[in-house]
Amino acid sequence: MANQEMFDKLRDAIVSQNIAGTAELCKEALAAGIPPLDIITKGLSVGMKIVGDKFEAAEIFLPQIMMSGKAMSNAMEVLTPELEKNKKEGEEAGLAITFVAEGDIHDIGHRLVSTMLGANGFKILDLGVDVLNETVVEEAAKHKGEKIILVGSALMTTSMLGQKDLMDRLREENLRDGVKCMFGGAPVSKKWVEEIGADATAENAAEAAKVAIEVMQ
Ligand code: HCB
Repeated sequence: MANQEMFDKLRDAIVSQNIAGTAELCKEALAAGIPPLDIITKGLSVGMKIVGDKFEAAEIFLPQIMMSGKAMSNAMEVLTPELEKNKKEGEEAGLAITFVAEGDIHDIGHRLVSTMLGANGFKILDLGVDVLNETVVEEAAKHKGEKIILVGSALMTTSMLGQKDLMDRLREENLRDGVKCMFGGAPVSKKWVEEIGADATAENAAEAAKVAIEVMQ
């Protein structure tokens, strides 16, 4: 089967909420030699984007997105060990404190970004989802003096607003100069990142790893 045909099948499996079938297709794609990152970016994520658009257009409802989300999570269980296999050994790039903003439980992209950073030499401190800014500031303070990058995700316009408050708190606590800050997720733009005085953003997990390495230099 041609790669594009496989990507279309993966996309359709997510859109049709095929919970068991998506993971099986991922195994087939891996066996066919397709790199795990391509399976995600060219297949599964395309499906997730369609699901989001259909939800916004009220063509589908929450139970359907939940099932597509479950299909994606199952697929990630198959793909994450494969992504980790490419882990680059050598000098540590730094400590990445990863988290999803307060009020936000969307963790698929966050986990993918954390995995890619880990595979690219970062030590990962994953704070999980719905994380208070206070907690992020506390962790940044605990690791003061180390080479740190804060990596925050927000998938909703509402939770994204909390990133400004986080930047303000870091400045108030005199921690801003010692940490790099990268934010991402669908509503996060370069303009927003500049406006709040953070260092970087990235469109996807592979770019996040590249950008994180660059800003840590
Ligand atoms: Co959810 N949801 N959802 N949702 N959801 C979105 C995010 C909407 C955009 C859908 C829409 O309306 N078009 C929308 C937000 C609108 C807005 O505010 N602009 C929305 C809404 C409204 C909601 C609820 C409020 C719905 C409700 O209850 N009425 C609710 C909120 C719950 C909450 O958080 N409190 C909700 C719930 C859900 C679930 C639980 C059903 C499910 C999440 C399951 C889970 O994560 N375990 C879900 C899902 C799956 C989505 C969509 C369909 C897909 C998100 C996803 O996983 N994408 C999403 C639509 C969309 O995003 N277009 C929709 C795939 C991953 C791989 O991409 O963008 O997350 P990603 O991450 C990328 C990229 O952004 C970047 O790299 C990642 C990997 O390549 N990146 C970073 C991410 N973080 C980064 C950090 C960095 O520093 C750098 C790069």
